[in-house]
Amino acid sequence: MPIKIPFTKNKKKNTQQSQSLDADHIPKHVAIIMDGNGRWAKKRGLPRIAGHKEGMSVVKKIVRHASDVGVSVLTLYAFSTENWKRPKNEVDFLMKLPIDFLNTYLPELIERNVQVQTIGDTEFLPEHTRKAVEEAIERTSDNNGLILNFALNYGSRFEMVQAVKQITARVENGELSTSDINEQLFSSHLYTADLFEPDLLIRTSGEQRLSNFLLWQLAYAEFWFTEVLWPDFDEQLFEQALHDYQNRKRRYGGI
Ligand code: V07
Repeated sequence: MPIKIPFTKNKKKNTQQSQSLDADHIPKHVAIIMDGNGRWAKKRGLPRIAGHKEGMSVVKKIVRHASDVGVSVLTLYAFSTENWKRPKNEVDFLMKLPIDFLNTYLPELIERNVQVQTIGDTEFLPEHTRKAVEEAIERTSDNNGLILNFALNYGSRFEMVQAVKQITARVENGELSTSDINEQLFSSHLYTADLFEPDLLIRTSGEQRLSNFLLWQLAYAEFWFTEVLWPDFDEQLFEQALHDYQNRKRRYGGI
């Protein structure tokens, strides 16, 4: 177990930092790779699924906080196309998390005016998972607060390949000509067509790579990494990321 005293100190420091957040320059779209759940569990001699469960509670905290500080879109990498390769019991457990999360938290999301969306190939999720997520999307579709965007069965290369296929089909049927193809048209064929591009990417647990997440969309984003494992991530660290984002913008964004 980590020593708790320095954390109390940090908490105070970070509370002060939170007061210095510039409300006019909150990143509109924050994307997070919530890594380190398995490692968190292993460190405690618990099964990996215990880490995922704990990670889910952190999602709730960060959603509340993001909506409080005025973030417009929060995209969370919940399940990648690669995650199917994990042991069956782990995949089965992960597929229950959206249901569990929505059972306990959908009323609060509605209360908070949050709109649930997804990116990824959700067609191939188990029926019960897909149903629960679709119901949440439906029941929050009139909300106009934070967009809580879950990447579920998401892979960026797959997303881009399907965009190319859709565009090609439109060229073949004469709806478009090759000269119509530009960055904007390409973007409009991605799952994220209706969202702003992320301003800030957060990845926990010390890994510093994209792992097939939003490769096109992150072209201009600031990247922020922490060694902290996702189940240990909290509001203070989220504030820290926003604070560092604002400082970078101040330093490099002057011209
Ligand atoms: C998942 C918890 C967070 C850490 C990373 C992996 C495990 C929330 C959801 C979720 C998804 C859709 C939805 C509502 C909630 C979720 C999966 C994994 C697959 F509409 N957390 N979480 N989905 N983890």
